[in-house]
Amino acid sequence: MVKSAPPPLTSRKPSKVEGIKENSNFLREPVATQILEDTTHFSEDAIQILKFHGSYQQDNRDNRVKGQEKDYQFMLRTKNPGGLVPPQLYLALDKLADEYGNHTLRATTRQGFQLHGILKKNLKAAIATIIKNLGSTLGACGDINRNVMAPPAPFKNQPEYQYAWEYAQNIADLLSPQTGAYYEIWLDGEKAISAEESPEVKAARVRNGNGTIIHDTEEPIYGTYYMPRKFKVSVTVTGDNSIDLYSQDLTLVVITDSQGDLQGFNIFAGGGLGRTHNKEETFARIADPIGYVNKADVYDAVKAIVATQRDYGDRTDRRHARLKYLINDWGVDKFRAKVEEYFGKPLAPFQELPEFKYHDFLGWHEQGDGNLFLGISIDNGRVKDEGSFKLKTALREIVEQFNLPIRLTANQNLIFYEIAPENKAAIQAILDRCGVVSDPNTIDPLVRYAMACPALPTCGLAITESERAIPGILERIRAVLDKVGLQNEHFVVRMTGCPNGCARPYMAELGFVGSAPESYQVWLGGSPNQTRLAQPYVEKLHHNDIESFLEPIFVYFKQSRTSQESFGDFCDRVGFDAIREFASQYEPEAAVTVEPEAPKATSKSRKARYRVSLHDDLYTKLKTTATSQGRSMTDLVKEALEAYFQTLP
Ligand code: SRM
Ligand code: SF4
Repeated sequence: MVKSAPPPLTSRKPSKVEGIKENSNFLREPVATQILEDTTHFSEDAIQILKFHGSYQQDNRDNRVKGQEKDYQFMLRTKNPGGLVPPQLYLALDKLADEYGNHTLRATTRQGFQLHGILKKNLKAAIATIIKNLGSTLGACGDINRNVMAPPAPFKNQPEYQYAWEYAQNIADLLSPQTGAYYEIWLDGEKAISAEESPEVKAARVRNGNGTIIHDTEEPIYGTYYMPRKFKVSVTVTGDNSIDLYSQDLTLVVITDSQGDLQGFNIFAGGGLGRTHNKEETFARIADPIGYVNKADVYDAVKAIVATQRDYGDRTDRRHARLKYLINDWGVDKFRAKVEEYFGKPLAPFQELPEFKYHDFLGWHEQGDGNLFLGISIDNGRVKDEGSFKLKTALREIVEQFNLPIRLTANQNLIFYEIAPENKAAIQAILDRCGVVSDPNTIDPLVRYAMACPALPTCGLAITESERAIPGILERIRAVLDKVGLQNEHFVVRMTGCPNGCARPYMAELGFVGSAPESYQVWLGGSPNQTRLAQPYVEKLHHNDIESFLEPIFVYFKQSRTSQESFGDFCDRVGFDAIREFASQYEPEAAVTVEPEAPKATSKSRKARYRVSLHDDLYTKLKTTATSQGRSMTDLVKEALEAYFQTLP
């Protein structure tokens, strides 16, 4: 097998993964050998290559027992350009979740599905089933182009949305790995039936740019070493930020003329969110505008950007390997100049764009051709049946009965489309019977716009809880908002169990990023439409302290916001010094505080106060009693506690 030349890099040693890729024979080994072995798990090297096939080796962290083998299991991730899940694939995934998985499906933040809990012995059957049902997991993970995102809305009368779908699919095809490894391993060499690639894409893949192609290898675009790190692309339309465009390595924005005909694309590059706590050299970064390209040249421009990162991205340090670091280190001008070398001509200037808005497309809508679409909220992306809430059953029945395609959203929700109006009532009846809400206005907007990553127990990198913790935390945030008189307020809350940022918390108005067990770094100041990066406000907030932490900030927001100002915009405008100053002076109105008798607080030192949380009903009783007796709540609590302690031995 011909190998491409090693990446032209510095004198520093390439990272270990580069060697694993080199020795893998284009993603074959050691997976091909080890999948045949009767073992529960793969070797370290195989785990790295397995990622390119769309699977992660994990273990159920709830079941870890010292001295015993881990409870090994596998996560499978599908790649669905533009979030498209054909009905046949959905039904196959639903069945796989029950047959081999943990009986749930998880819609991801990049418009894919994940299955969790698959045993090694079932991995091959699971992947083969996905491929045979028009799906793929190839390149869903690994150092390669990941799922290409696009706004999920099926507006048939807005051609720009159709272009976004078309180009998301075509760029996914252009950058899909060409190795035969995937079908050899999972289908014993059988070729999968898949949709025909556009002839333009086929031609573009092998067209020699100025060094964009690596000759005589199985992978003309990637070569032996693939990318230095994951690479993430989205295609959107002007004004639509439903895919978090600033967080991507590369975003194309469809530009049409007044007739709705496609002209070209604005290019953004260099976004990325993953970071590591206490390592300043790692950071979240939003993408920069780079230029504009005519539609005829778009594939060459994409290849030029990919080649720039392929050849100059840092292969020695995986923490510094994403495109965002290359652009940050070089600056946009040097980056653009290098891309233009590969492209063979200058990029045109970036075209002015209207403001981007965030849309979640939930509820029933006209899709512009007489048919309807329906956006369904999935709490943190987890499709499951639980008690009388039967989301998994409802989705399966709808697909079975009406054969509807699905578009997954970037907010872990999904859209059914191509719905004939006469089927609306029957679909609504299934949802009602299964306890699934279809009117988004009945969902608390704090919940509606929130996201959390899976974290524990499946994610090996989780420092603390996320998906399992966020429902309770949102309820508590709602209670604090109610308490300070902000009953109808809402903003974007996102949470992750570690700083990798899978639920994009750094773009939220209030972001929680796991920083220690049960503790979070808190980020404030993102915008409601995710066009501005938030900033870290505190490093470690124990979740027990969420109320006392948020209350002063919310009170300040209530007192000093300008009309209609969102929480994120407010935090960004007033700045963290002002928020800290306000919080340090803040005396909670109705909180129960117990003051120590000594030492006496002086005017200079802040009084030491210890906060105790009470449930609503107890708090109301306490307040009523204190008012009726004309005493302070603090005194009553002190008295009650002293009496209680006297009863102890
Ligand atoms: Fe992610 C690693 C889950 C979107 C940044 N991500 C992981 C792994 C595979 C953990 C691991 O490496 O062992 C997580 C599996 C957890 C589990 O148990 O399922 C995981 N990431 C997810 C998903 C499922 C989160 C979700 O709530 O939906 C998302 C799958 C998307 C998909 O369908 O492809 C997911 N991950 C993201 C995003 C958001 C995005 O892509 O829009 C980011 C931030 C954007 C970015 O890439 O900069 C993201 N994930 C990471 C990183 C940090 C990358 C970096 O540059 O530092 C890691 C760790 C790594 O790569 O080393 C990671
Ligand atoms: Fe795991 Fe961290 Fe990603 Fe959450 S953010 S899924 S904890 S890697």
